[in-house]
Amino acid sequence: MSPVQIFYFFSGLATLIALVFFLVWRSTKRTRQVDYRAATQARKVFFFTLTGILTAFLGITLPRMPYPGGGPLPDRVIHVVGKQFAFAISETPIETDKQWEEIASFALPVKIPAGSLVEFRVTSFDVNHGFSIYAPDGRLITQTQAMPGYVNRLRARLNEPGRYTVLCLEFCGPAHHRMRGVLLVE
Ligand SMILES: [Cu+2]
Repeated sequence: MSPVQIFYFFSGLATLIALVFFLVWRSTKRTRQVDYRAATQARKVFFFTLTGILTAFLGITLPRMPYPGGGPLPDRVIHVVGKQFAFAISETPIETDKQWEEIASFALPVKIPAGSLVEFRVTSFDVNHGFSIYAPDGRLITQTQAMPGYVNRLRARLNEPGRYTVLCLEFCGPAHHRMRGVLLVE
């Protein structure tokens, strides 16, 4: 639906709701005998009809929710740990400060085949950092938070070969601007 159609649809709906309110308000002006048996019956019909409609709508819409219910397996898993003031990026899990130190200081940039589906498992060993990936031409491709105690999974396909830059997008301390990393897509 276009925005104009959506506008008309909701305007129509609002008018309908206003009309119902008006009719109910007007009906309270009249005194009348109420048939309780019929009213109970009507209420039951109303209840079951509404439940039926809602169940049908849930059945149609729930399976289309945009949450991954599995999906394809990633071609590559890359572990990322932020710590003041560098990133350790590795294909092997980074569990200790010593491992982090070695990878952050000495490891060669991780190489990724162009077009493969990569899952970055991103966390932090101290404070909140940001993990962002910039394409060789400087475009921001994707980003997530690196949080202590949580592993955020970020999936991305880096299609163009080249040198991608990783930057911290969360101000994490005095040398925040020095937090950068490299991914080589070949
Ligand atoms: Cu930072």
